[in-house]
Amino acid sequence: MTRSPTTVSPPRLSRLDHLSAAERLEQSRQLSRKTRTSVLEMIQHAQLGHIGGDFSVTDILATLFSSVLHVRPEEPLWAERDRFILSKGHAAAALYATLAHQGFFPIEDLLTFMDPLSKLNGHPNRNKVPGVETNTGPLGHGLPVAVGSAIGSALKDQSWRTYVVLGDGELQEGSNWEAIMTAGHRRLGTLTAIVDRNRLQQGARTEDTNTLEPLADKWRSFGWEVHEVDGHDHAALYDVLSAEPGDRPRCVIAHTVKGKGVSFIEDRVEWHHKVPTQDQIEQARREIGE
Ligand SMILES: Cc1ncc(C[n+]2csc(CCOP(=O)(O)OP(=O)(O)O)c2C)c(N)n1
Repeated sequence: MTRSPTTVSPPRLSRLDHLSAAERLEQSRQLSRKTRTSVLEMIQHAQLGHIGGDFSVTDILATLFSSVLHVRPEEPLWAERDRFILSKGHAAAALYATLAHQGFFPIEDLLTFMDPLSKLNGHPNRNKVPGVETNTGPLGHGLPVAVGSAIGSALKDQSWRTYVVLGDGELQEGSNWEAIMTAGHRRLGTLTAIVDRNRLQQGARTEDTNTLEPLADKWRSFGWEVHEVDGHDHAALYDVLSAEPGDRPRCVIAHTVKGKGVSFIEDRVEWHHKVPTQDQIEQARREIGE
């Protein structure tokens, strides 16, 4: 579609564009360490939470919010912002900590996580939390909403992009496949879906529950461009997530470890929503190294 001169968008400048690549990566990694430490404190405070899925997605969120997304923390509803949806809404603590450390709301608020009347519910609420684009929690809703968002930007001839993070267990919800089919059909080039491929869901391995493989081929067959990356490698994540949109939606299969960063939590199914003891919190803090 041809744009008229009045609708030409300004260049996409991220807040870290003035830094060297090495400095930008260090900021992104630092945000991950801060987020993991905050998540520990929040779960300790609430005695509830989804620590495995939080630590799995932390590096993806840090890369997006530190250096990829075109957003303004001081103006969360800025019309031209990129839209971000955390479809695996049970990882709300990781999203809240990322948002707070990026300045969307005060860091002190994190220690109200799941208190009665707190804005920081167990699942993200758009009406309460600056930076939350869509309410999520029931699995299988985020991608359909993201498809609507990408269709919206195309209809309005806008250049903002839509990013959505899905759990791999979440892909068992059929609604995702309807959305994947629609996005492929409509060639929604501004849409990026990131699959947090940690191979664990609640109580079981994904492949023992319902075979997802060959996962990349499935997305490709629905008309998507597919990339596979190490979901804890900030440089690789930055490269693929910041690439210019093409003429097809993009799926990034991010290979991750559930509970990444803390040895006794990594890749253990029982840590989907277990709460660490005080001793375990201290060991986890040491391993995270913040
Ligand atoms: C529709 C629906 N069914 C069940 C649940 C309960 N639930 C919360 S998390 C989860 C497992 C999700 O697994 P996955 O998407 O792989 O997330 P991750 O392992 O990355 O945390 C389930 C079944 C839910 N939130 N929504």
